[in-house]
Order: sequence, then structure tokens, then C-alpha cells
Amino acid sequence: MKSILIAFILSLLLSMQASAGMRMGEWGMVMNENHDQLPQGCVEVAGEQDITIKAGRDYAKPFPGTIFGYSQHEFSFPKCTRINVTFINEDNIRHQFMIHGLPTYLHPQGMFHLELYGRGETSGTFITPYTEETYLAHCDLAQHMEKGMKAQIKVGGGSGNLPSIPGISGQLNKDDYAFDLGYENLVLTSFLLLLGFFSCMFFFIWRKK
Ligand SMILES: [Cu+2]
Repeated sequence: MKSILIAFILSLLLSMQASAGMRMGEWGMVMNENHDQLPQGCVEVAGEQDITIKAGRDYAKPFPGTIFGYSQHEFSFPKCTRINVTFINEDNIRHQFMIHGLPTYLHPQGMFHLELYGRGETSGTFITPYTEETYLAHCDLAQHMEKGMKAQIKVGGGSGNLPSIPGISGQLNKDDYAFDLGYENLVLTSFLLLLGFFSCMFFFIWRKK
């Protein structure tokens, strides 16, 4: 009796996962896909595009200060378009490609999620909303986004740039190397300059004797 109950609960949970659009295995997972449900405001699926996103350390090389990256950090799509995403992980560690802020009636928590536990390839589909917005896409593993695994997806022209997208909007917090023009710093700098000058002069004259 107990095992029947457990089996029933398990099958219920599995069917809930299936209805939320989830595929998973020892390779990774694909969550909250949308192949054919129209976003509000769309009359039809206006078109279809296939894109490939590669993730890995190699893509960080052009951007100083980053460790991880995507093969592309910006995407532009028209509204109401079906996007078939192929996601390739070229590292031996876990990476994700997660899009945030999508309509919650189509994607639970507004999220479309591709994940690979190591080297490999997977694919998933979503339909761009009827909007002019810039969406965040990133890898949610600790420090992966902060170290470069961040991209922006502009739908219908977008709504501007997100901060700290590699190659697009630079660092969020720039290191500050500006000269401190405070009174104390100026006095100290002039004192050190004079000290340096006079010690040179002293050495010069002393050597002459
Ligand atoms: Cu990652």
C-alpha cells in the first residue's frame, strides 16, 4: 500500500515536471521551453531563427578581467519569433544559459533555462514576447556571471544595454586610478618631490668633491 502511494506521488511529480516543460538527464537539463504557445499580443508566430551559443573559458580571452564567456554576448530578435537555441558547453564544468524576465504565464518564474553538467550540447526553444525589451541571459553558478558569463537579448529593438556585458557595456564598478587632489595628498606629494630633488642634488655635489 505504502509503495503504491509513493509510486503515485512520484508519477504525479514527474507529470508536473513534464507539464512545466522539463527534460533532464545525467547530461544536464532544459527547463520551461515554449514551442507553440503565443505570447500575449502576438497574432501568430512571426518567424523562426536557429542560434548557437557556445560557453567556455576560451571566450573570456578578449575581455580582461573575465574568466568565463559566451561565444556571443548580445542577441537581437524580432517580436513573436520562435528561437531554437543550441547550447554547447566547451568546458569540463557546469554551465547554463538562462534567460530571465520572460512572461510568467509561459515560463515559470519568467525563466527559460539550458544547462550542461560538462562538455556537451543540448537545445531548447522559446518564443520572443510582444515587447521592446532587453532581457538578461547568464550562467547562475557562483561567480560565473560576475566573471563574464553574461549576455543580453534584445527583443523588438530592446530597451537599452544592461550593465557589465562583456564588450558592450564594460565593467559595472571600474577601478579608480584618478589622482587624489586633496590638500593633504598635494602637500605630501610636493614634499616627496622636493625630498627626491634635494637628495639628488646632495648626491651630485657630494660626488663632485
Ligand atoms: Cu557557468
